Amino acid sequence: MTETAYNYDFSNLGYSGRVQADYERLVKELDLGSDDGSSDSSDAKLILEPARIVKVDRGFPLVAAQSGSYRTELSSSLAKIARKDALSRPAVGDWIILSRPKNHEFGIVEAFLPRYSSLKRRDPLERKSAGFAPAQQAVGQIVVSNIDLIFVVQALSSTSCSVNLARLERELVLAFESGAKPVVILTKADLCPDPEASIRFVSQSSAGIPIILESAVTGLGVTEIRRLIEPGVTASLLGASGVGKSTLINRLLGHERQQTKAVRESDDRGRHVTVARELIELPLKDDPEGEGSTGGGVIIDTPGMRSLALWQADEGISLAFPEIAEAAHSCRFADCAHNNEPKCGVKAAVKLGDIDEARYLRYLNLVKELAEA
Ligand SMILES: Nc1nc2c(ncn2[C@@H]2O[C@H](COP(=O)(O)OP(=O)(O)OP(=O)(O)O)[C@@H](O)[C@H]2O)c(=O)[nH]1
Ligand SMILES: [Mg+2]
Ligand SMILES: [Zn+2]
Repeated sequence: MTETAYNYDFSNLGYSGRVQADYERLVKELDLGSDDGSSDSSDAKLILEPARIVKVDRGFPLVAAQSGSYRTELSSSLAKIARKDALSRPAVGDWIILSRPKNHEFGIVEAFLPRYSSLKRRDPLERKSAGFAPAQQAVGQIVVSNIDLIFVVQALSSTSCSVNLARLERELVLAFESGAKPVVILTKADLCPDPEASIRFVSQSSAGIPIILESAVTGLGVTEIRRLIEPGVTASLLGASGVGKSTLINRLLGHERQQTKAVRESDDRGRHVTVARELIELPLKDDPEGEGSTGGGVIIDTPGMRSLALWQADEGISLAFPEIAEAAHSCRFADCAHNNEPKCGVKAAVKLGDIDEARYLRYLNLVKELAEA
């Protein structure tokens, strides 16, 4: 039953005091560990242990526990809930209560521990059935959960020092909304004639968060990124297909674990090389540029997602557009949409040139999309 493709070391997976406390509380609450007192009965108490979902692909979710790695299915009560509620489905990063019934091919997910952060998007396919107003038919989907850091990845190129700011802002809204700490990574810095100009360009839209220049070719930025992924930290990557997420992971690891593929210039068909969401351990290494070590945490590779529609992202929008949130304090109406209302502080700031007009228009688009979800 143990899956040996990758042997996860449970002690590297971020099982913290907080997660342990949740685990112990939930085992008690759900009464999972109790037995009926008959010492020799074959249906004596379940053997339970904490585990983390490390891979979600087309198969059954793979989890890693102290005793090994197992493919799992949901308990019948969880399966029933999951059929109706997309947010109750397994996501990479989830902490769970695992049981391993004898003579059963799979482990069983008995319960999910509460998620302390999660990256969510609007489900591109699923909608609630008729009977709901159109604006209430959207369904959320958890992309990854229990993450501490989220790297928003954009690729630089030889032809321009710019990136698509609308895409970046959308990703930042989702990243802020997740509850994890966002950091921007600009990959392929080796291709770009003026990386510093790219940083200046991107900082218009990056809400003051750190921006790291990276190149898998020269190694620029790799140690800096490794330093952030300390023991106990779960990092994740968010970025379009082809920006170099898996290449970066290989570079962080120092070997080619993840499959990567060149981008076709003509179109982006045939991309989407990574198909599974997968948690990867990053071994500790000596810091080549300083004292101490780097790495020791885990990082989640995800496929570049074609659709990144917003879902319940009010908080993410105000964090990703701090200057707009700030100017909104001087709007006359507390519920001002900064559109056509009189005495709008945001529109006044745009007029004065304190807020960039193009950015303001992109902001309105995101807010509109959220309202129409
Ligand atoms: N020049 C240069 N090329 C890079 C760099 N990083 C990645 N690439 C190339 O970009 C292409 C795409 O990289 P991947 O790592 O497969 O991209 P991905 O983001 O994982 O893509 P998906 O898995 O489809 O989401 C590959 O051909 C890489 O060799 C870099 O720093 N410099
Ligand atoms: Mg990939
Ligand atoms: Zn306003």
